[in-house]
Amino acid sequence: AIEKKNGKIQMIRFDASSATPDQLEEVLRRPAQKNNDIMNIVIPIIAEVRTRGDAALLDYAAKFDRATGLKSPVIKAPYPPELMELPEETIKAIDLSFENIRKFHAGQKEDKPLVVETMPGVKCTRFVRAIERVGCYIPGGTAVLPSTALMLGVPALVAGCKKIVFASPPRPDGTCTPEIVYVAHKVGAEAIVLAGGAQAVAALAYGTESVPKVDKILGPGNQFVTAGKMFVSNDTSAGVSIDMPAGPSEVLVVADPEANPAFVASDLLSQAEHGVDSQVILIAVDLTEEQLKAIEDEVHNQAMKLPRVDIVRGSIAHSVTLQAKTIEEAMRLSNIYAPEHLILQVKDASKAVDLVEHAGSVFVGAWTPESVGDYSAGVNHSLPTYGYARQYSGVNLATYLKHVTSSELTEEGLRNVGPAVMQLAKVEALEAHRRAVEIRLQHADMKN
Ligand code: HSO
Ligand code: ZN
Repeated sequence: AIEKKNGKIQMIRFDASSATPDQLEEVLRRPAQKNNDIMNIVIPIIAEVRTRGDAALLDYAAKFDRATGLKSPVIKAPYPPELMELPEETIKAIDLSFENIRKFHAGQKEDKPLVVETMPGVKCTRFVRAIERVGCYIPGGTAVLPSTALMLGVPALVAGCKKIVFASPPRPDGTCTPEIVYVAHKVGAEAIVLAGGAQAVAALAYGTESVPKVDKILGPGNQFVTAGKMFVSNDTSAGVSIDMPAGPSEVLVVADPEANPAFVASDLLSQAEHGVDSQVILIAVDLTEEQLKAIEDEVHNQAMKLPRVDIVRGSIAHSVTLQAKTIEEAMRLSNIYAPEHLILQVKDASKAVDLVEHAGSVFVGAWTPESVGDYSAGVNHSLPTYGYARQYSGVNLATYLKHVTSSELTEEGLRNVGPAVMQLAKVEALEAHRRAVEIRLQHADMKN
């Protein structure tokens, strides 16, 4: 292990161009997540919170977060200013990021209901309503993430959710990170639940004496949070939905000979420092041995200067460089992997975007590090991991909305569409359905 600690921090290389499809799938496969053992831990925790409410939350805060002095598991708005005392530069940075995230998500609003007259007199409408009560989970762990509070809270505010509740593990002294309190204040969150893990999820899903029950739970988290979210979203008595399944964070960087090796390395490392289970993939397009080595040296040298070098060592150890010949081949590989973050450091990067099929969020060109999207550009950083970019979108305004449809027919409309309805009702042998049309058409005939 000591030898490993002193060794070069380096990703293994793999020549994608000469690999078979099976081999490619193999190298791009993510480590398996074991969910069953986790469920066995999570289910009793959820049951405890359901039966003992706040008292259970306080016990878990002491047990899992070492916060023994908590009087209440909830801080309610209005938050006292002393709970959000922050350096001026931090306030400015949060305010700027808040504004950009607000703008980008406000831009996603549908300005008017959709109205389509499918036949004369048959008007179909679709309109939007906000999910009333949302719970935003902000992880604790090895890094404090107030940026996640922004990414989950700001779209809820823009969407018009009536009740926003935050949950985040307490610090050992029983307080909440002031940055998170400040964001809660800015987005109008009415309460912050000082709980983490499955216990936080359970409190949001079912409510306790002091935690308001919500309709949807959002946010990343460790395996316990994820398992908790899966459990409550499958429990019809909870009546709660979730944003998406979450796994370890990932980045895939596509670099060609025009890419700056130092930039490429810095992007790989900013994802690698998240956790030992983070996945980092480099697709090297047509790079010479010298160019590839330049990136590898940068990865090692920059990594050695990072405070979180030990975490980086862990994640880089299971990360890979794929060598490809063309940008088309690189994008094919990227689409197989379906990365959470895709960084394009190639010539005509914006043209390569056309080849993206599956990715959470794309960072285009040399001047766009992933960090800008993690914090301040305006795009959301809560994104599908583990290949779920194939079927899920990242958190966006629609995550907080639902659509209601309506139909409105005139007498003429019912004459136009009624016969088809009656025929299909007959096929399904649902006579009451058929008669609901017939009775009206007969009535109309008599009146005329
Ligand atoms: N890259 C992370 C988000 C984050 N980065 C928060 C820094 N803070 C997962 O998308
Ligand atoms: Zn990040």
